[in-house]
Amino acid sequence: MTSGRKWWRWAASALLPLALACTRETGPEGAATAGASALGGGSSLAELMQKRGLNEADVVAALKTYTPSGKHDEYYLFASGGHGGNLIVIGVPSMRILKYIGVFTPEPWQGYGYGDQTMELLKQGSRDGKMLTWGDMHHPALSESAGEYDGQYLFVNDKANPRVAVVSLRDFATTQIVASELIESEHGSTFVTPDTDYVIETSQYPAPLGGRYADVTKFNDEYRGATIFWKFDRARGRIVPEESWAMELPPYMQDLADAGKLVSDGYVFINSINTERAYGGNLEGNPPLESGVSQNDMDYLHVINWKKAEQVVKAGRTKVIAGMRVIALETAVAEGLLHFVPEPKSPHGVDVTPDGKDIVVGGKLDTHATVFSFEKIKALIAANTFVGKDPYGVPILPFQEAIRGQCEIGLGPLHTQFDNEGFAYTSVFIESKVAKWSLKDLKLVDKLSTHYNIGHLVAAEGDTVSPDGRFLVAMNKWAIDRFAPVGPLLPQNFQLIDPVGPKMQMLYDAPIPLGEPHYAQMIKADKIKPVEIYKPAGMNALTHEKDPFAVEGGKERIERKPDGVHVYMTAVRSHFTPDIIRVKQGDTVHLHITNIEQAKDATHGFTVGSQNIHVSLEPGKHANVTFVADKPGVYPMYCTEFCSALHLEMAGYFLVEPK
Ligand code: CUK
Ligand code: CUA
Repeated sequence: MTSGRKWWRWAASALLPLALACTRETGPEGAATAGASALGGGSSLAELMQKRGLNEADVVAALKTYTPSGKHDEYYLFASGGHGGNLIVIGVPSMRILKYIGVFTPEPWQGYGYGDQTMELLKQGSRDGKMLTWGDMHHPALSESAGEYDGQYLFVNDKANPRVAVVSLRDFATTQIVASELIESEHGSTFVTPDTDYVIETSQYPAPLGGRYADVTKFNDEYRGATIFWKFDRARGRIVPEESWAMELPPYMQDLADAGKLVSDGYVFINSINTERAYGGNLEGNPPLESGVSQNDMDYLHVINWKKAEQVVKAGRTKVIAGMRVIALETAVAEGLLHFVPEPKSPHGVDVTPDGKDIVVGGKLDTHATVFSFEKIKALIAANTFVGKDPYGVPILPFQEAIRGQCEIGLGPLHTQFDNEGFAYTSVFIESKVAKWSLKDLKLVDKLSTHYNIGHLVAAEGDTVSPDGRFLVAMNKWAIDRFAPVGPLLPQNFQLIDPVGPKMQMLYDAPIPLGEPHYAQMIKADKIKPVEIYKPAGMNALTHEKDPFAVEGGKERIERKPDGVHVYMTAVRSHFTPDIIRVKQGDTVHLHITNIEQAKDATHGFTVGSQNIHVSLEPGKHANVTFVADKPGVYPMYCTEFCSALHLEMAGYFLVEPK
């Protein structure tokens, strides 16, 4: 995307002197006005810079992010909301927050979790029959076609309660949550194969598979990891659990994962830590888990041939655990589906280069980024060149023969992203820096300080086969002194970086006050074409089909049926029809509400006081709400979006007559 880079250079070299020249001409007037108010209108650029203590680099940074009113951003950043459980959509380069998307956690503004459809969705995500209203979201993954983001879907994971959700980018809404009871926690999730055949979810903390009980002292024999290949049906926009399968793994802590692409398509690479198989017990005479897991110099990069594994599944060589077809560890070994390559001490990130040829691993307790060569790994496997086996019989390849080399990065390298010029960008946690290095000769090029404790970083189209080489966002865990204090719980800090050129430049700090976003993906904005209204009116936002209870204007009614009172309502500026609803104490009430508007942004909300009910009715959307009117009384109902001059009048009464 050289045009973008040209713009930046132009902005830096041309616009600034131009602006300064303009201010010189209008200087005296500006000075007069500026005297009146510190930063007020009419101040000249030079004076503003002086008054605000900005230097030329600051102004260049500002010009690279500033996005005038009405102008759209060039990229969407989809950031996980961490333990907030919901997604955050941010425009880049402005870093303006565009939307939160309810996923694992109720999102009241969107009525997410307060009406029938979205309640049903949250219930889909139940585990062991328990409905969960929060999640620990780590890694959003955009759907891909031939290794490029295609702008259709987004997948996200829940580390705490192993689940995967599907978000439709037609309307930026969650449409499905799947939960397997095979595993008890996860982390290497979600990652997609290059055509989104599969969405990968890998366990983190080993446990007996399928929710069985076994004491932790039986760790080596009874505890296991597993990686799930969720089958995605693109045409239906749904994960198909019946067509999904998994592979049993040794009881190490499997960590991040990445799918091969181009030459390495058909493979998945998963990091692991705790090949020591420590399980804690610091009150029981064992070392604490943190020291137990860091004894070995090497852990194992798991190399999985998923295309071959798929054939093994098709041949029926699986066992069923918790309803999921699972390739047993012995089968995976016997069929040559799983190999290990040693990787330096406590690795974290594993990232496949855009050409698919190399796999970059960051070792938390190692100072290098290690670059594994897929070609070498493949040749070693083909020649059965193994240095040994792990206790479960998994063949181990020789480390030195499997790598192309290492780049000295600094203290605590974690995750790596790529640009279009052969550079890699690795987050360096302990040093709080981004390291830029050359993939060709594995030489460090530049380092830039971040604030503070950078975790992931994300580059524009950075996980695709053709990254854009534009913006970079550092996702920092600690903010410390960056923002006005807000008490002990601080926001996270996203820092926008211009990665182009010999020196990276810090452009902007954006506080993120919703959970801890671990990872994000950044997609070119013109790849996403969301609907503006639901058409035809009466659409169920989950199924994207007309809801069976959709209501047409003029057909509003109240019907008493054996299962309760059905109220067929419409919403249109500025009234609900009907606006008086009478029920008897104890009645089950089914509200069916269609927003029959077809004008952009004509959203209504609906609530009935004291019933914990709220739905968002975007233009054309239909919502169903079921509740029991158990307390007699008079409950005002009203529209919760300031939709028109008569918004306050968009109200009515819900009357519950005593028995
Ligand atoms: S992450 Cu999940 S612990 Cu580095 Cu991908 Cu933050
Ligand atoms: Cu409709 Cu306010």
